[in-house]
Amino acid sequence: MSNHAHRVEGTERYFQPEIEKMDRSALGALQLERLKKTVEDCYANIPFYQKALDEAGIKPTDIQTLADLTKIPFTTKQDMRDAYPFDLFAVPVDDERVQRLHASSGTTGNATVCGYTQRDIDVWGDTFARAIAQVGGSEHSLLQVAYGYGLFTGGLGAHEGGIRMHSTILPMSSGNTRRQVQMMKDFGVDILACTPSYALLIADTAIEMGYNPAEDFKVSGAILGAEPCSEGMRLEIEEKLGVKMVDIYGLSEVMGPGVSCECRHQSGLHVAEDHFIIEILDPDTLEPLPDGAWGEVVFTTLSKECSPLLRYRTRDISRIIPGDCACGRTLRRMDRITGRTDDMLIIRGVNVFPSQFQEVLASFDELTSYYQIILTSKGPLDHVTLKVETVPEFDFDEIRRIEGLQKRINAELKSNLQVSVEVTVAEPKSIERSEGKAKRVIDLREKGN
Ligand code: DLL
Repeated sequence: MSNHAHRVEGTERYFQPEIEKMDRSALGALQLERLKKTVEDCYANIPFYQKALDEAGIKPTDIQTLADLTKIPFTTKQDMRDAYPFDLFAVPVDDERVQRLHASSGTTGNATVCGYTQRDIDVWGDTFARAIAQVGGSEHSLLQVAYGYGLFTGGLGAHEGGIRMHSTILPMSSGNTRRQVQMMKDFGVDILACTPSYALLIADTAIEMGYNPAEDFKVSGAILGAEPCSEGMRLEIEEKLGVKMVDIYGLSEVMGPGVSCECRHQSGLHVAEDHFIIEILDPDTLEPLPDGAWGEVVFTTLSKECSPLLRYRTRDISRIIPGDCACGRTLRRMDRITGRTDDMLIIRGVNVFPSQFQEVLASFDELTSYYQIILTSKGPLDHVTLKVETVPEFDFDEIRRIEGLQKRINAELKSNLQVSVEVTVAEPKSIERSEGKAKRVIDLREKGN
């Protein structure tokens, strides 16, 4: 299965050009064939889906066109939790074909568990290998995987990508940052895979250790995802490490990293449409929205054997970017995730996502990319404190400068987001660094609020 040699065309690299640049009508035919098979499998092997389809009055044979997908009911995170641990598996867990389990732990409720056959793992590896090519990597690359290994899909997903690409893999996992830096330098790593927060911490640590990674290190590409990254943060990472960064998206329930990924044009994330159908849903009416409109992202898997999903509601918010990409890929692009339907804050009636704070803060040279939103309750009202951190060059001892900065941040927030929050300016390095996903929102509100 691993004979998909990557190809260099101009400066654009592809891992599976025959798919990535597939004619749209051929891709549609491929999707339909795979969709029919997936619905059949779900109906035959998963009692949950048999019941759901029966209740909706749908038989697998009713799926005759891609548009028929909308007849199928949604699957929610709660459905997956209720199915804990294996009730949504199409292949029994003790079957020899099931090779691995991953699970995502919500902070509340049961974990969602997914199984992978070897084919599922190979498909996953292929989609991540596309990302390696997209950032300029090849079979000659040395790939440093600094996502956590374990039940989290980041580490092993990137690892499988390295295997499919035939790159050399440095399986660091996250943590031990000085060692990450030392090996990155000494071994001549060219591709880094981790979260954006961790990439920034690695860069800052390298600089603290007296290196200038942008000049002195061989690292040239970074495949970063698992959390939102503002344009300002991207530029900071690219500058400090001297890399091109692509944003990679995915979620454990659907597969892991590689569901979509930017190409080097950084203008949206190409969805692996040969393996997933993407829909954007109006969160109020639950009707699919046209290209260009923002809404909740919904995925149907097309080739998963162990844990197929029909119309899974991710709660992530994005849109399909209309038009073609300069890279030549025909796979449609989704926009960067702006937030999740469940992380929206309502501040005195105004809806805001944490990522919107991040965008506003990025315009301040005095601030680092680190910030925290602290929610407390003051009587019946939510109180929001935004904690930001100054760069080391900022003269923190001068109280008037801090007050001035606070005022300007407040004014920007007010004019961009129409919210007023309490801004606290903190000293350099006082906000906790993250080796995985950064914890941006700290909710200290009383229960029942
Ligand atoms: O975060 C899978 C992953 C690993 C993706 C490594 C990319 C790289 P979960 O832990 O299940 O899986 O979290 C999934 O993280 O629903 C989004 O809300 C968020 N997320 C993932 N990628 C991005 C991204 C992995 N590129 C949840 N930008 C998703 C913004 C992201 N948010």
